Amino acid sequence: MKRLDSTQPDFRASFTRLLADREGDTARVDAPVTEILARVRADGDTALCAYTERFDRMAITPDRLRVTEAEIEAACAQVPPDLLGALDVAATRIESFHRAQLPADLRYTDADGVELGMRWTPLDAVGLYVPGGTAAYPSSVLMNAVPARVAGVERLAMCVPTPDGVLNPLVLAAARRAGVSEIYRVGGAQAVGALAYGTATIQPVDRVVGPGNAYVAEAKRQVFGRVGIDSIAGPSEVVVVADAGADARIVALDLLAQAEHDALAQSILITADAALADRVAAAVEAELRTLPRAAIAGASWATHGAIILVRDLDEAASLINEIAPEHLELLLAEPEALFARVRHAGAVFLGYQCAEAIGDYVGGPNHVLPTSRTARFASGLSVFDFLKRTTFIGAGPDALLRIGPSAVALARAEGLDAHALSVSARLDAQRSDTDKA
Ligand code: HSO
Ligand code: ZN
Repeated sequence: MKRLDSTQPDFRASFTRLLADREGDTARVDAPVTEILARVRADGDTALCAYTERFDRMAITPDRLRVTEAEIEAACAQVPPDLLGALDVAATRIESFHRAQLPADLRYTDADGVELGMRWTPLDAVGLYVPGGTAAYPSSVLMNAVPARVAGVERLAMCVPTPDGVLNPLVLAAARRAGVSEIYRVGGAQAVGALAYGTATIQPVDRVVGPGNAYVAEAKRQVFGRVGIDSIAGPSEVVVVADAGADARIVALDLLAQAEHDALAQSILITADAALADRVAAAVEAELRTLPRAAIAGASWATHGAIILVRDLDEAASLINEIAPEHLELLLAEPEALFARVRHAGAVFLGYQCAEAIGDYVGGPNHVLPTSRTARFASGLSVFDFLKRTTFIGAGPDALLRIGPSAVALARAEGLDAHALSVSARLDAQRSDTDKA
């Protein structure tokens, strides 16, 4: 862990290094992904089965690609009832928050008498990628699928790799609770290819969302344009701002909750209280002695973790906006004043009691959030990712007479005569009608 002190002369340099130090090499997988996508496009289901056999060590025929209702039923029956209950609490809360996001259509007549508007329509079909093995988070299935259903998406196709044929029951239970309509046992770049191009078994979708490894991320990049994609997530981050009223062990656990995701995750504490900084540093070490994922969390904390000592919360505000963290916790007696000054953060957690993990599971807002400082220009997943807008214009005779001549003038200036005539012919007809009357 690095300790930074804003009163020290080298602070700026250390702070810049802290933000840059995770921009490590990402594996170059563009060539193999291009090949996989081309094969899926050319050979469809045959390619999917061949790749599944190679990568997931599972011989499979096209008729087995889709997970059956009976299999989903059987998997859900294995999930303990209390866990199904927890899944339901999470899904219900995510659903109601996303329902509150639904935008209203726009329709009005302006001062020139022109009728204008904008109508929202859900996408027809969405593909949801879910990683396999230990990277499969049932909570992420809810966070991706529930907003799509709330937006009104009819068809939600999910692809999940099943290494050695093993299905994750909780992932299937989450998919069922969220209203996923089809589930396929196929993963990797080939799954993204199937969702984008379609095969005999998997009909193509309009947008592919969900997290995945480097191959999946690259495949999403390559199919973008043919289909929409969500943002490509980097390793998770949290900035915790704490005052003297915060409990050092709680602060330490919040930092470690982010660190245990990934050795590349970044947890940063910002405080004006030097004594709290010391207590938190000690508490992190103490917790790492017993935490099951200490190897990952410890590596993240050692390499990318930091405690930044600031003079006051004013200074904290400008550092937060520079970092633009994915998650921001304000463990403060009065968080509102600082919150008002936060311009760049994916999600903010207000007050001593609000653990970031509440937001990961049951808060309601989405946990798919902008990482790697992209909160400067991007937002978390929402119903807007599953809706699109159609604008419309309605102009009657009076409105046409008012605004038409300007269109004619601009069309002539652009040298587009058919454009100009299409409007002026209407204007002429209109004027002669008026003359006759
Ligand atoms: N903190 C992660 C989401 C997550 N946490 C899923 C637990 N499960 C990225 O926002
Ligand atoms: Zn998390």
